[in-house]
Amino acid sequence: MSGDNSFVVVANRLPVDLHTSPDGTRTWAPSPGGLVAALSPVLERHEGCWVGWPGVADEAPEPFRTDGGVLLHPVRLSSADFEGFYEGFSNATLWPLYHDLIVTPIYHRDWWDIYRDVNLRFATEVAEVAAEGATVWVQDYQLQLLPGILRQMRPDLRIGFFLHIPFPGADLFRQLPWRDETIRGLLGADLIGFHLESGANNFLDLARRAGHEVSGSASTRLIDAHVHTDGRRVGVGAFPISIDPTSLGEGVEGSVEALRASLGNPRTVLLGVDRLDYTKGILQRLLAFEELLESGALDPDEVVFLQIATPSRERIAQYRQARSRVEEAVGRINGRFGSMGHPVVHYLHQSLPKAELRTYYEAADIMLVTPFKDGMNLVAKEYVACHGDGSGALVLSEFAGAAIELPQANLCNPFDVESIKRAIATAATGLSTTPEVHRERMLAMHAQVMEHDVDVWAGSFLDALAKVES
Ligand code: GDG
Repeated sequence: MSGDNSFVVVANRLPVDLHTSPDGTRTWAPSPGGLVAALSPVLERHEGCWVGWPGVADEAPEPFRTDGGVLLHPVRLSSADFEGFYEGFSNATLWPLYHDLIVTPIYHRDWWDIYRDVNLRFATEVAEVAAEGATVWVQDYQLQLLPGILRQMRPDLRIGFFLHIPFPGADLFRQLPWRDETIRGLLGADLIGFHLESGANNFLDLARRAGHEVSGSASTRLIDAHVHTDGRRVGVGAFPISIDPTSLGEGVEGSVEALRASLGNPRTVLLGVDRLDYTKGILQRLLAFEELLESGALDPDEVVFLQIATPSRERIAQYRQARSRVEEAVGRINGRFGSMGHPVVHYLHQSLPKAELRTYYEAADIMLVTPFKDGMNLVAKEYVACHGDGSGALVLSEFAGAAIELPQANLCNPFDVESIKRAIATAATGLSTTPEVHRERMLAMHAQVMEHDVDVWAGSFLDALAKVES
């Protein structure tokens, strides 16, 4: 059975939100996002289809078209599916394993069974909506088995897979009790894309160890490496994701001044923007800030640290623990170094509108991006995109994928509090003592991000997918 969509994107989440009005009426509305913005032109050109979970357990609207003509096709998940597939296997097993065991992954056979079953259901939906010979682009770690299942159901399809998080080395990956099935699932694709060449080479290494013939080694935005399996050739490469600079809006005149005034016009504004995730190193950057205040390297009367921490995965114990540790540190630092009406750390555990985020990015003298491990990190790129005049400074973890493309940042090792402190202090003093050096570095990073935006990412992946000959 086949449908009539020649281009299908499949992701865990459908880009829709459920809105409930005061009278209780509920409507589903498309929700904007980086991936949607990047793929919309392609989806609209092909009258494409997006398959995914609408975000609310036990509910799913009928398939509907957006104004641009994209068909949104929901997959219904029960709350038991959501717990086993999403919170369990995806976020308590794969997420920590793929982020180098920052917390210990939980290996649970029931979760695996549900993960496999949900992947099968997603594949069944895709098989129904995809036209003969259609291109299907599968997104991320929640759906690693889908390419293999779909290839069995629909050998006519051209299937691409992209992983948005890091792919670990063999020594870590081999912990996974279902490692062979996972590799086989991914190898159902014609093209497997990672952010970095290192992730792609980790995958090639694993495929080789699993007995598959491998040729070449990974390149960026090109297919120089293949895995040969079942008489097919699977392309493997690196496609570093980026941002849609227009999604941040234009910036509102006077808003930066108003924000700084509301903070008491400090000399230096430090900023962190993250999902509240233990991989992001929020606590470590707070500890570095605290020690800099303690030693007198930063003056609490001159500096303010803003941390926006978007709520995330709050039903998972390790996320709740990460949040309480962050909040304890914020309270302690303000208790020690703040004064009445003038906290040194302003902390929001909220999601803000994107346009407001732009004001924060523009207002920040120093952006702190200190993850222990991150596939890419779009926040770093968004900050750089908002500083086209060369102002500001970026403190960036060496373990964020973005560090490969933004080597002019103040790089730090987030496992070493002294290294974070050094990077912050260097940025803070450098902004006043060597402003030209900082300006040039910011401008170089700005040019890199503007030239390699999310369209380049999507375009290079889809071009490569179109060219793969299996
Ligand atoms: C995964 C990988 C990879 C944050 N707070 C608010 C808000 N955000 C937006 C940011 C940014 C996005 O969320 C976060 O993207 P990141 O890339 O930084 O991190 P993850 O969510 O972990 O994303 C990551 C990414 O996938 C893409 O492949 O780079 O490595 O972990 O765009 O702006 N947006 C709004 N309000 C907020 O309060 N509107």
